[in-house]
Amino acid sequence: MPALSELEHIKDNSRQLRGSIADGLADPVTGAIAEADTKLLKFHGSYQQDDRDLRDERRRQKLEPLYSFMLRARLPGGVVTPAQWLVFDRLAREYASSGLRITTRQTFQWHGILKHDLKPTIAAINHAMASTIAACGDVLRNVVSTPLPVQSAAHAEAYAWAARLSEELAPKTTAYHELWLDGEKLVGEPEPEPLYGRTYLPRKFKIGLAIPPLNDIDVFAQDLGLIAIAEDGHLAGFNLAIGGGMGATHGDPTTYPRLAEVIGFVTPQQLRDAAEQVIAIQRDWGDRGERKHARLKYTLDRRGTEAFKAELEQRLGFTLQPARPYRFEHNGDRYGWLQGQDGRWHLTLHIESGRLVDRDERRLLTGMRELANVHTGDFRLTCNQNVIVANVDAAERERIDAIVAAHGLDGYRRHSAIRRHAIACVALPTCGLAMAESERYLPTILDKLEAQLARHGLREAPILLRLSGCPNGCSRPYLGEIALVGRAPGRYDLRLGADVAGQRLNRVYRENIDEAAILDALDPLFARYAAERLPEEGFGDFLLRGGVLAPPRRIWAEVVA
Ligand code: SRM
Ligand code: SF4
Repeated sequence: MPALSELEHIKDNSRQLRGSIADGLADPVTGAIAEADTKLLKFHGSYQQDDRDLRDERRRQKLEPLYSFMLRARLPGGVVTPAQWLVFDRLAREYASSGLRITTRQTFQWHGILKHDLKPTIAAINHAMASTIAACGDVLRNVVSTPLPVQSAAHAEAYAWAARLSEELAPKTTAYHELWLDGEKLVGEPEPEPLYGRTYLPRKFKIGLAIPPLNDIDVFAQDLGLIAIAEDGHLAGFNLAIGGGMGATHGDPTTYPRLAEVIGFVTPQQLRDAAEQVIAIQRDWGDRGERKHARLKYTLDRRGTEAFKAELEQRLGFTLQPARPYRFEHNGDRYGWLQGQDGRWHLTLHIESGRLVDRDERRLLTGMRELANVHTGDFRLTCNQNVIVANVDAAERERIDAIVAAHGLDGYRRHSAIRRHAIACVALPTCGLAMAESERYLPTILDKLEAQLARHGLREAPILLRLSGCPNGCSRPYLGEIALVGRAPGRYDLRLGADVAGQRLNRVYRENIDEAAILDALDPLFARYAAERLPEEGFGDFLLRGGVLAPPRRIWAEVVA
C-alpha cells in the first residue's frame, strides 16, 4: 500500500479533530497556532492566513507575519434569516477586516479575525443558530442548492434536502462544542464518527442541488450533483451526477478540471442513502497517499465510473433508475424582481465579487443591514456571489427598492451584462495559494473589457467572465466563456469556450499572458462575434461554431433532453 500523506497521520492522531488547538488558542506569544493544528482548524470552519501585502515589510522589521483567521459559515442552501444577518453583520464590523464576503458556495466568510476573537465569533454564529463546522476540511462541505425560490413548492423541497443532507452527513465529533461552545471536555476515548471514522475523507467533498432549467449552482462542478426532477410542481426525485471538480495544478497534466457524469436517478426516499454511500465509497476508495489526486474525480478516472456505480448499487441494495430528461438554460443569476408561484416576490441583487463593504457612496454593508432591519422574509446567498432578498410581500417592494437605491445596491440595474455575470475568487491579500490578483483586479479588467465590448456594440452581451488567482478554480473558472487563471503577478492563462449552462469546460487559448496581450487576443474575437453571431448565440458557442476553437474531445455533461 502506498504511504499515507502527512495529513492522514495528523487526522488519525487528532482525537477527532481536537489536536492541540485549545493550547494554540491560549498561547499569547504568537498570533498563530501550530502547523498541524491549522489543518485541523479547517474542519471547524477556519483557515489561518496572513496579510500577504505586509509580508515583506514585517519580515524586514523582524516581526512574525500578521496572522489572522478566515472564518466560513455553514449555511445550507444559502438561506439567512434577517436576525442572523444582523448578527453576521455585527461580527463583520466587530472582528473582521473586510466586511462580509459572499462565497461561490453561497455562504459567508469573514477575513482578518485575530486569534483571540475566533472563539467569541464562532460562539456568536452558533448562538444565531448557524455553524461553521465542516465548512472546510476533508468532509462533506456546505450543501448548496438553487437559491431562487420561483418554483415555490419544488424549491422548498429542494432546500429541505440541502439542509437535511448538510445536517445528517456532518461530522459528529464533540470537539467543536468543546473548543468553541464551552462544551464538556472529553475524558478517555473520543466518540466514534459513524460515517467518517478516525481519518475522515481523503479530501473535501461537495454536494450541490440544481432545479432545471436553472444551473445557478454549477451542478456539474460538484463531487455529487443532484439534478432535481420536478413533476407536477413537486420533486419526483434526482438524477445523480458524480465526479465534478475544478482544481488543477499548472504544468501537471495528472490534475485537471472535470465535469460530473450523470449515472442514474433516485427517488427522494432513496436520496439520503445514495448520497451517504457515494461519500462512503469515496472514503474507502479515494487516494490517501497523494492529496493532489484524492478528489472523487480522480477516483472515478482511476477505478472507472461503471465500477463505482456497480459498487454503489451493491452497497445500496438497489439499482439506480435510468436518468430522467432535464434541460439547463443558464448558470448565472436572474437579476431584479421575480414573482414565485406562491405570489411572493424575490429581488436578486448584484454584489461585485460578493464583497459587502462600505466604500465611498456604495454602502453595501450598511444597506444590507438596513434591509435586514425591515425585511420579514429571508435572504438567499447565491453561488454567483450575489444575494436575493426573498419572500417579499408585494406591499413591501417599494420600501425595499428605496433602501437598495439609497445604498448603491442597485448595480443590477446599472451594470453592463459582463459585469453582472462576472465572478472572481478572493485571492490576494488573504489567500495563501494566490499566484495573481483576482477580486482586486476584477474592477480594472472589467472597465477595459466593457470599453472594448462597447466599441463592438456588445455592451449587453451576457458573456460569462470568471477570474481565479490560481488554478485551484474557486470561481469555477473552467466554466467561464472567458476565464483568467492566475500564473504569476499580472499574468494569466486566457481560457475560452465554455457554454452558458455550465455543461462544457473551456480550453486554454493563450498561456501566461499579461493584460495587454489578453485584450489584444480578445479584441478580434469580439469583432467577429459582433458581426457573425447567430441570434441568442453565446460567446463560447460562437467560438466553437466559428472555428476559433476546435470541437471538444469529450463533452462531459450531455443534455439528456
Ligand atoms: Fe476554494 C482553497 C476560497 C470555492 C477549489 N479556496 C481555497 C482557500 C481556502 C485557500 C487555501 O486552501 O488556503 C481559499 C481561501 C481564500 C480566502 O482568503 O478567502 C479558497 N473557495 C474559496 C472561496 C471563498 C472563493 C470565493 O471567492 O468565493 C469559495 C468558498 C466556498 C465555500 O463557501 O465553501 C471557494 N474552491 C471553491 C470552489 C467552487 C465551488 O466549490 O463551487 C472550488 C472548485 C470546485 C472544486 O472544489 O473542485 C474550489 N479551493 C479549491 C481548491 C482546489 C481543490 C482541488 O480539488 O484541487 C483549493 C485548494 C485545496 O483544496 O488544496 C481551494
Ligand atoms: Fe485562492 Fe486560488 Fe482559490 Fe483564488 S482560486 S481563492 S487564488 S485558492
